[in-house]
Amino acid sequence: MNKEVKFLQTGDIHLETSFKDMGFSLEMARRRRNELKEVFSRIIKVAKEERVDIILITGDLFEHQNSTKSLMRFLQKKFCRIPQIKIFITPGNQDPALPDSFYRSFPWPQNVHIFLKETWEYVDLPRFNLRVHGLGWNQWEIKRPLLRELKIDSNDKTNLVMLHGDSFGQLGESICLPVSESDLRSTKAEYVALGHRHQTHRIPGKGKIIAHYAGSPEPLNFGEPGEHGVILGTLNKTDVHLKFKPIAKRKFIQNNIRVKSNHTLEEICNNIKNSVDKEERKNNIYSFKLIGESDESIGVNSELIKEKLINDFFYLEINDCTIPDYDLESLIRENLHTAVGIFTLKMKDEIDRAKGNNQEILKNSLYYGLDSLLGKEVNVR
Ligand SMILES: [Mn+2]
Repeated sequence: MNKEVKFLQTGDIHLETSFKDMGFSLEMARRRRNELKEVFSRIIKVAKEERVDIILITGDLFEHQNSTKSLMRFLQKKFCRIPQIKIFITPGNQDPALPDSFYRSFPWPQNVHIFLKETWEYVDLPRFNLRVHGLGWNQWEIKRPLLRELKIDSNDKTNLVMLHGDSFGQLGESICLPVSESDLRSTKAEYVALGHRHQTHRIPGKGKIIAHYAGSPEPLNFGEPGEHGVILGTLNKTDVHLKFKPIAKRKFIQNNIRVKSNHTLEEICNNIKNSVDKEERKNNIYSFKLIGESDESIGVNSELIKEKLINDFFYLEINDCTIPDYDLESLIRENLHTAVGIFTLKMKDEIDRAKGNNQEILKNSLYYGLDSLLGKEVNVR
């Protein structure tokens, strides 16, 4: 029998996250939390429409410290709507199955299986000739590469592994359950569904994909650009087919805007506005970095720019990284025997001698120094 199983893979949804590291207002954070729930509802809908047999949730479904009974009731309601679909959950580093976790105490519906132990266990689904292996985090840090401890005996079943782990960097460095690409390639499983990395990412094996991070279905910050969604897949002993399905409500987008020292505030605002399509403006979450040169006497008022544009965008941030257009030659000439002149002359010599990155650092030091010596506000660029 070579029956294939149809699955939906997701994870890293971080329901009810606080967004405390974002510059969001309380209102915006609340709004985004609601949107995360909307996206979760959409995932359940997609699973139903696509008639998947199982859903794989590879950790960080929510965050332990922000988990509430009302969130659990929300999840329960959603899971109860799809009794024909079996749901597997492997708790991750943000929602570990600690002694007081809702994963342990909440009355989850029949169709939900949570891998609560930090050692490998499996569930057989004979209908698909499938064995689902998984383990759940029980603590905040795991340094051991636990995938190596998974033993798959030679059987004729299709073996699917679920794991919340970190394929970044060198083994031995990560405290988030390190998993190396070579460990993934030497596993006897037919497919490894990974969670933890928030950007979708595939790991090819011998002639096929062996492992895949679904990524967060809705991006959470500016470190998560591009498309976000879920993975729809079919799997049997010989084949795995995966399709990425975009599902996110919004995108995080960072743009550079070049400023010249003769630009007025209105011109800068228009350039920012016109750099993005109107519909996109109203949907996505933007961060604009102002680069180039600004008038040294007035600078760029990023707060005011933001204020003027706030109604044109769903959300925007302005970061002023412009350099004041100091006329260094005349500063030196006109201040020969004062700190301003001597400092500028010495720094200019250093800058001319320096290379690459060092030159940038020295330039910034010169501008910060001048801002300070000339009695201006010193803003970190
Ligand atoms: Mn995560």
